[in-house]
Amino acid sequence: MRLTQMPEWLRLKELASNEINIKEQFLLDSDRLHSMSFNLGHMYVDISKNRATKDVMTSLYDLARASDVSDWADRMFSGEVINTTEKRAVLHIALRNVKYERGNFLPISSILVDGEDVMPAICDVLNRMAIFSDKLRSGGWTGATGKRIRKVVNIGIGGSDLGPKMIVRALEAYRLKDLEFHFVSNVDGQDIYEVLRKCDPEETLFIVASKTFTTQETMQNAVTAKNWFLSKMREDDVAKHFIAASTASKEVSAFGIDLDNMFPFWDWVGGRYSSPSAIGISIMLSIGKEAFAEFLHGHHLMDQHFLNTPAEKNIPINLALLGIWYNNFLGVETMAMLPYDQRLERFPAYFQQGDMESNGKTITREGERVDYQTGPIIWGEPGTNGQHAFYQLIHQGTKLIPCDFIACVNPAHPYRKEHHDKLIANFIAQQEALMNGKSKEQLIADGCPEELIPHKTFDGNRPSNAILLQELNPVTLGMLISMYEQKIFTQGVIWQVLSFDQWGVQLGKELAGVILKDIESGNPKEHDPSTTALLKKYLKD
Ligand code: G6Q
Repeated sequence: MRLTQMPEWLRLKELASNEINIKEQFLLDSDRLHSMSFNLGHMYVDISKNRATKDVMTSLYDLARASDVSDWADRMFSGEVINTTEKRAVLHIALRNVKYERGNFLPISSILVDGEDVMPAICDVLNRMAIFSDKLRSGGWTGATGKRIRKVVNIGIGGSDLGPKMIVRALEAYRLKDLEFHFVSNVDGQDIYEVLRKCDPEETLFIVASKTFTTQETMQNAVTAKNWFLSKMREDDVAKHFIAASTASKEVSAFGIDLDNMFPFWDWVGGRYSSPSAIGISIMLSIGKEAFAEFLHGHHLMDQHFLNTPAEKNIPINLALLGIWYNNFLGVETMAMLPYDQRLERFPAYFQQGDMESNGKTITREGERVDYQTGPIIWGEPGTNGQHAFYQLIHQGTKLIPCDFIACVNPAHPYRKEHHDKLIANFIAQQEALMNGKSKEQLIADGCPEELIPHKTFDGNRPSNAILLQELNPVTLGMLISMYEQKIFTQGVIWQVLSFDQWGVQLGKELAGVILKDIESGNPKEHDPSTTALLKKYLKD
């Protein structure tokens, strides 16, 4: 049925015409905090500060049920081909369907694709990664001249960069201090130039991370790295300094990487969902196999919670439904992710891709054009930096911007009193202020000059979610990632779009090729006047 004709949708449309005051909702319902907050492991999620009444929530749950969210989840988890335009199963959940016992990754249960269980191969790769990781971390795997590897450079882009980079940074406290990690993604030579300047080829390991092993940016960076390496070392030394994470063994081999040093994964792992696969080898090298196993375990905990919990108590589903409420019924276009944790600096960028690439679609599963909004614009920066920058608009601007505030009770640094108390005070105060605002009466009581009253008034009633982790560790980070992944999945199901293809990215991969030929020939073909002028300007200078 067309989404906008479903009775549940129409009911929500009706409800959206009522003004909802968040503060008032707490007065009307003494159970609000209890029914709108959740504990899972060491994670606490509070969704009570949203413009949603009990009726709204009930109707949203009805919408989730009518949209068969739980059926679709079953279909994903059982390996059905739900990525229909690419004819693929969607099985990043299988990558974390593993346990770690006596130094081995083992399957928790079987998952079949085309009648074949994918779990043995997943565990085999994880165990191979673990052997390599142990060797490198212990100094048993040396460079070609016998020196210990000190620097690991991950070369990849998009899904083969954003996750590993965000996660290695987030789990800095777990990093083996003998190893330094760098990430090169941009085809802008400045990116690799700055990294190579800091490296000694005898002590550097390059990971070429690319699902397809054809991505222009990654291949150019890999070639530049190899040329730089060969300017000081011999061809035979490459095997000790270049490894690959990919699905494309022919291409990996053609590049000159020994297939023994290739860690494979499969076409049913989407790039933006690939951190728990071989693409996460940099993560394992940084934090070690045991912590990597915990990271997978955290994902699995949330995956299982998502799969087995009714909508009312299901964290990703609740977040997804509120997102739909704002996006489709209250006219909201964007959503901010605000980690009050420096280690999660790259988290908004990571889920900017996760969300916008998955649900930035206008065509339904059935191939029809949607007549409603789909994926929102995701953006954000760590608090408190954001407070001194863009929060003005969130507090007093004309746009409504729902915010996810993310923080940890325990820091990983020793400055709790001096720093962490202040950080968390800001984390809590901002959410409170967004909801409560500041009234004219309060300003008068504070002795505010009359002419400033309109400027200093805050309407409040601005929504936020609070996500509070006991601490940031491999388990809670895994949970956090899976929570947003399953939120995105749920929204995609309700919007009836295909969340696991990315034809827009594919187009981008082709476009530059034509222009590059014009540049290389030095004699561009005629394009539109603006394009031609740009080409001529570049070629003349
Ligand atoms: C992710 C996207 C995209 C992809 C990159 C890199 O879901 O498909 O971001 O990860 O384009 O692709 P390769 O890993 O194939 O180099």
